Amino acid sequence: MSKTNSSADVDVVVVGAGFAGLYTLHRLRDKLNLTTRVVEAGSDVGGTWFWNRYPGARCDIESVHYSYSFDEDLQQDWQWSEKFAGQPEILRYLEHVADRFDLRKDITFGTRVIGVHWDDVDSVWTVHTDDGQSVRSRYFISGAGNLSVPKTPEFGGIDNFRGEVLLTGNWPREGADFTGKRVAVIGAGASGIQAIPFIAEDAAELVVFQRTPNFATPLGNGPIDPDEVADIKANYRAVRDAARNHFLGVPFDQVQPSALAVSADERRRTFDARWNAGGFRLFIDSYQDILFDKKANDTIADYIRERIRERVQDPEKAATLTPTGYAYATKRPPLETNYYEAFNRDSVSVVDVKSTPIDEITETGVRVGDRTYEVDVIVLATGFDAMTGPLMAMDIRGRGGLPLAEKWAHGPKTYLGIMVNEFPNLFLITGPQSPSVLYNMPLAIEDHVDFATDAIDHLNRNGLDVIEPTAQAERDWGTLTNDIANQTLLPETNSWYMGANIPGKPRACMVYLGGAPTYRATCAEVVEAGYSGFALAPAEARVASTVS
Ligand code: N01
Repeated sequence: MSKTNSSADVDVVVVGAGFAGLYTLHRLRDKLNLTTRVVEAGSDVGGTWFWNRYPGARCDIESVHYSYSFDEDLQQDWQWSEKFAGQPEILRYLEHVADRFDLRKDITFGTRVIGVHWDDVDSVWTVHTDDGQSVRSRYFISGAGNLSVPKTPEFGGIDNFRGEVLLTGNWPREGADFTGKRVAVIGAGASGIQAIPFIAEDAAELVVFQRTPNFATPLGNGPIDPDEVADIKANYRAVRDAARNHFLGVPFDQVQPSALAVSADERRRTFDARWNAGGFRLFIDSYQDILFDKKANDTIADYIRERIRERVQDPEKAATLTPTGYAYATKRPPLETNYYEAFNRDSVSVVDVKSTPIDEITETGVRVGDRTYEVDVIVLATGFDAMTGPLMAMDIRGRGGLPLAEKWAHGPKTYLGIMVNEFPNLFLITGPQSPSVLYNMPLAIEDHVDFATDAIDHLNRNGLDVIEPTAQAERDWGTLTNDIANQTLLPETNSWYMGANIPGKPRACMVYLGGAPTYRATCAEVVEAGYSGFALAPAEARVASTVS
């Protein structure tokens, strides 16, 4: 154990036991020999995959890529059964990782972090938890996730409802039975789109309350091909390198420069091929300019609209389900299996709640204007206070007691999306202004955990205690992040990428849109230059005692 700063109880407190927290603990404890305490609100490991147990929940990057790369034996041993694993299988994988590396013994489950306060004198964090305990640590690492705090919907009355209310992001462990029931699903984002086909199979009646139709495209799931897996496993290192060298962190290599530089026929062939191949190929492996050029975007948006209309038999339902008025992929593109076909059942209807919003939940159902839809169950698939929400929820206070909520009153400010000026020794795994949600998450997480743990190791090796980005570096990073975002079509759309799904939340791009390779190169340069943009120092108390 290395505790340069003796006023701390442990070297590091980590919040969260999902993909981020588990790998962080392994790195800190088993590779760097640092005392580490992980605090997790859930009763077991899994993070996102612990909470999001709704029917149909599954990853939408192929599991051979959406998995840890840090341990060669792990990636060789683990066998995925489907191309895109479902939530139960991903959870089993994370439980396996916890067992394999003996991680649970250093995780406090069923406990929430409610305060994280910096002590300027001792240069330590005091981390308060909802069981009344507190622990002092040299470093605090947030693996609290990007999509873990459910959004509070704009409409009221949920507590009055006499039936059952279910939240996709906090689904009951025992599951839910919709057989013969009248069900309302509110929200048609990625979660709703995955759940609706399953709920439609069992429910007597399903009413989907949709505010903004999405450009959902086929996932293309199926059993995993053993030959393909054997090939990948024989070359896993190269496959992971290729993934890390790709904008989205997947080893796709068919992207072409411009949708506008080819004939309509050729474009159609490309879109068809990517549509049939499934997953994110249509989005990220077709044409490079679709996120940047509205005309290029129109070509793919029109293509998807046409495909939706082919699949939905009732022209009125098809019109309601067809997105208009915003560019494809400026909201996070959902991937689907039998989503549009679910609306071909007579028992499934869709209500447009953009023109007439939901007024309230009554004792018996959902009231929209003068009509109440009477239901037995309401499923809230209304999304999350994304990216900043999980951090704000922990009452983080930096130098001089500065609340993070105050620092970020006008939107997130970070350096590299991983650290914040005035909040020393706080690392945000896949924080706002990093590629995060637009970079294959397990790899994005590994990169950030490696950066954070390497930085801590660097301090320890050099007799230092404190790392903090400079105000200038933070300003420059904010400018760069916004400049890149402004070159894309994203800022024009109301999405959680822009903080626009939460009333009153400042509008700011939450994601670094320069892509994983550029971001990784920047981080490597920063480290290479001796942590440029960061101030590294001994603890204040140690400086004072040396001087006196
Ligand atoms: O949340 P969302 P989500 N009245 O914010 C609607 C990841 N994910 O949980 O678009 C009526 O996307 C809202 O309408 P609008 C993925 O990154 C991944 O579905 O704001 N409707 C929208 O339709 C994803 O992006 C997977 O107009 C209201 C929906 O609720 C992220 O999680 C699977 C409303 C919310 O959609 C979030 O997805 C699932 C209101 N008052 C999720 N308020 C994978 O496959 C909100 N809505 C890996």
